[in-house]
Amino acid sequence: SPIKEIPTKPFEGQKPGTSGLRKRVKVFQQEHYTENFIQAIFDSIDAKGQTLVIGGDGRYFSPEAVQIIFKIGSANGVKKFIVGKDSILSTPAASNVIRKYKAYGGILLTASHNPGGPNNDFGIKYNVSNGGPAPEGVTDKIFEKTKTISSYKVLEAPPVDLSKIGETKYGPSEVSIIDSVADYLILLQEIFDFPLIKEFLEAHKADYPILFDGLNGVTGPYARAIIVDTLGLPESSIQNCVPLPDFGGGHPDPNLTYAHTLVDVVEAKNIPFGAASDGDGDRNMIYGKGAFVTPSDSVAIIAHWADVIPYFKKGGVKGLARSMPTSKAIDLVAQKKGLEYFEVPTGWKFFGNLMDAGRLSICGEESFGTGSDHIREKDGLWAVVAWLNIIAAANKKSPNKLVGINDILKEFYSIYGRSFFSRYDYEEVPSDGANALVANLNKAISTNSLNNTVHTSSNGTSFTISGLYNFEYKDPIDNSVSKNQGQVITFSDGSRVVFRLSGTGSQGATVRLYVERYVPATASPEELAKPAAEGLQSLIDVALELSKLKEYLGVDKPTVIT
Ligand code: VG1
Ligand code: CO
Repeated sequence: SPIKEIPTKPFEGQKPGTSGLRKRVKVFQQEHYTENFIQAIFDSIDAKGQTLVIGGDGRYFSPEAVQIIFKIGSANGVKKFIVGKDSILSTPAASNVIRKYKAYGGILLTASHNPGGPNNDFGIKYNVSNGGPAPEGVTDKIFEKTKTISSYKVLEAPPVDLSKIGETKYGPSEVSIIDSVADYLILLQEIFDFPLIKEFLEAHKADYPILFDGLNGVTGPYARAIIVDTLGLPESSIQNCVPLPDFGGGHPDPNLTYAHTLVDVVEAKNIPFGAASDGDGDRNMIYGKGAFVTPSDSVAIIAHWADVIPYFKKGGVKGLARSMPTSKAIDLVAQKKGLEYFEVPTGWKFFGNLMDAGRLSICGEESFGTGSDHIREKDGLWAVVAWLNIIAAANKKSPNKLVGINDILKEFYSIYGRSFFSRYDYEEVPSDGANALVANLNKAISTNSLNNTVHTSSNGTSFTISGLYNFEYKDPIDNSVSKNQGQVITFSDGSRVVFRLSGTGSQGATVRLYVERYVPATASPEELAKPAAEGLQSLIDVALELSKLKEYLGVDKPTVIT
């Protein structure tokens, strides 16, 4: 079939953010908009004669976008496409498929936890051959190409039916439609002690039921394969596990605000272990009756317990890492175990080089992202099964008393102390106000005006500022530098406050305020067991006051607290 060259003009703002280009569906539906961005990807890579994976969470506009990728990809010389059935591949599953089949890269159609449907969000993300999100060097190049694009290439062939597994053709290109779940299930079975988990959950069907909520995102079929088909648990162990193009109208984000379908059932039915994942399957929340695990604690606890997980027992733990705003709980585990540890900017792409270099095994972000070097994306169901593996192992050690989430937390705090952590999100605020807030902090950084000043909260607790800086990261592997990654304020008692602008929103600006206060293991058990909101209130007061956040943003309360 002949290749056509279609004239086009650049669109403004096709800049990939923390995790790809995310905009309203209506924006992607504009004539040439999606085509331009896809062509810009091909102009930035050399995919001629290569294999490319297409994945996605199945959200609204995915079927159209896949056919556009066939047209433009084939015209740009892609030899073979590997696509999940019905264009479904969770983000972690896609990362695995890229690695397993040694593909050149992959295009992921997702806006993660952002709502979907005709009036909500769509997204396109490019991943490289290690299975991870493209590094900034590549995304910068894509953005540059979108600014000067004048035409794109298409190869017109009949659309591919994605509902049948098997091999087919698109013009001269091969198309392999694969089972969305099979490879991922094999991967997890190689990592975790499924027989141990199964034995524990079978023996405790009555007193330790579990519940996974897919929030109508992509993880449904994966969760069914793991929890019902492999672990043999009843249907009642999973809910909202059919992926829907609009996620049933919900906001598929696993946190206490948006995953209320999980929280409600866990509370009503006294379920000791519950979990949820986001739209594209890379986030997770662990939540049981009366027990919430912050993501910062979750990754630290997985690292602490790593040797009960066969993958780490066999391969060892090479190093640990977290994104900058994530609490320092995992640092303490690294120090105790004598492991190397890293602090990288927000976004999973920054972990990839360290993993490829064999220096990082387990890492996480405070934003409900947890994972390891088994792939190069964060992995929601991996974290859920990791927790089940840990709980099964802990119970094996304690045959006479049922060990639950809170026991694991309590023990962890008694060894390492506790990092109280919370994040306030101010979503879709005016960009001007958000920029002014950041400019004001930057001014305080350059003039040292806040250093050593004392700030007292409404309840009378005083905090002295010991440092103020704009976080910058130099990748130890390729020496690339990422600047302006967030304003950090440290206090003399070890507490920390971070301000950051989100890079995943599709409208206005989103300001994130992260607060962390450390209480050592020597504190009283009551102090260590306090609700996070209580442990942090005075620090939050001070952070809001000294940044004048409410004045700059013109809002009184955050939209989401996690
Ligand atoms: C947010 C999170 C960040 C995460 C990113 C992608 O980015 O804070 O930790 O890596 O989302 O996750 P930002 O720039 O909005 O703070 V996902 O599951 O949306 O791909
Ligand atoms: Co996600």
